Amino acid sequence: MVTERPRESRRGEIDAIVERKAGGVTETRDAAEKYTVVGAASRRTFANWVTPIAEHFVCHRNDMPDTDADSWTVSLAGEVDGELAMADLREEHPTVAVAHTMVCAGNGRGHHRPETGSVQWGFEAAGTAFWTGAPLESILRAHGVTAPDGKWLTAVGGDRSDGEDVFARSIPLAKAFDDCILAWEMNGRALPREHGYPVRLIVPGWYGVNSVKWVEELRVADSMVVEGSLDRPGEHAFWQQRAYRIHPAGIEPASNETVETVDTWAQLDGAVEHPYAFDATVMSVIGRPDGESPVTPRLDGTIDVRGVAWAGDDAVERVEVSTDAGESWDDATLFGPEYAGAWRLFRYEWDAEPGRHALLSRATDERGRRQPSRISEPEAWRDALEADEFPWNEGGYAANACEPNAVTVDVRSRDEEGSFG
Ligand SMILES: Nc1nc2c(c(=O)[nH]1)N[C@H]1C(S)=C(S)[C@@H](COP(=O)(O)O)O[C@H]1N2
Ligand SMILES: [Mo]
Repeated sequence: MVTERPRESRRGEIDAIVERKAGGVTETRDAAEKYTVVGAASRRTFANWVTPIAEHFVCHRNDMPDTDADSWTVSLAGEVDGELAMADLREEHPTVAVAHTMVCAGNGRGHHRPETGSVQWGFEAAGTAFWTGAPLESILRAHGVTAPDGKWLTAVGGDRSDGEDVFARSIPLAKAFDDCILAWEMNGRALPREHGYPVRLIVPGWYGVNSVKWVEELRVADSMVVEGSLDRPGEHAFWQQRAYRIHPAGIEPASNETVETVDTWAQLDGAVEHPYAFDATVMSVIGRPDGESPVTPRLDGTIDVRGVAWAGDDAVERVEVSTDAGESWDDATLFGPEYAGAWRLFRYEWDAEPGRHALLSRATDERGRRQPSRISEPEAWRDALEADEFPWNEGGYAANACEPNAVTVDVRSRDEEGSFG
């Protein structure tokens, strides 16, 4: 069983990370005090396409392992065999970079009412970085895996728990072949320790939990990880089959060896009984105005509203902005870089009257799925989606409702500001 005690070392880890990131992140409330969690300190992070390392959130549960690139190895297991040193990864495979919007599946959990346990994220557990490393396809092919064949890849983290759990997550081999990498750099710099030094998995467009940090084992098998899958003691399936499952209160989700679809929204829509946090659901956040200080319109009376929107494996098709708390909506303009698995920037020119306004954004993906308005009552479960609500779930995962992310903006008239005085 996974320990429910607060983790003593968490305090020191958080303080050290906040100091290293020099104010770009702040601690997030974790009722059980088990996680090392810091999130973007300001909404302004979501007005830019690239997230500096200093503003990128951090999330993990176990102590960070002491690692050293010179001696670190990744062992290959299951239907593959071998051991990869960091030098092999760098020299034997093409070096590539991918842009990936990392978002914790618990982002938005803090908006669940009643409150769910664990980390009370608002919208701050998201960021987009460039990750540099070697394609998994190249690594797997070099070890005799030539096609995905409906199999699964399980990555195991080198972080040791003070309980029994092993940090192991499985993704379909098809996704691994498609665009996943083993990364050793973040935004062109050596991977910081808290982000997985010396090497981590990057699963573009999927919830952060799939991007295993401090990877020490890659296993190819017919099934995703279940109890007994790994050649080691401990609880193997906690992070895949129990945590990060979306379900109503009081449920223990059953383990699955495989699932028909990894599209999280399709799972929520009924394809899987208790969905997994795989690809990220459609979401947006306004970055400017940040709501922290009053804003004065430009000479022409407008204010520039800017933010980001993402939709996991799918493209963002449309973003709408409301400046009257959701009464009416206007289309925003998508702009800037377009990379699969990374967010898009949007902007909206707001004809702003002086006073206090509640601004909202809502995105729609290429499959026509739009962010729901609010999080449902606990009883609703799947029926919530029909009512334009996101299903309240016990773990507080995958929440993408738009109303909870409203930003309250005070607009001053130009005279008030005294700009002509
Ligand atoms: N080994 C390991 N990898 C992990 C985790 C962990 O606890 N252990 N946390 C996951 C979760 S829940 C998230 S959201 C992302 C966060 O990545 P970051 O800390 O680099 O932002 O890492 C994932 N990878
Ligand atoms: Mo997470």
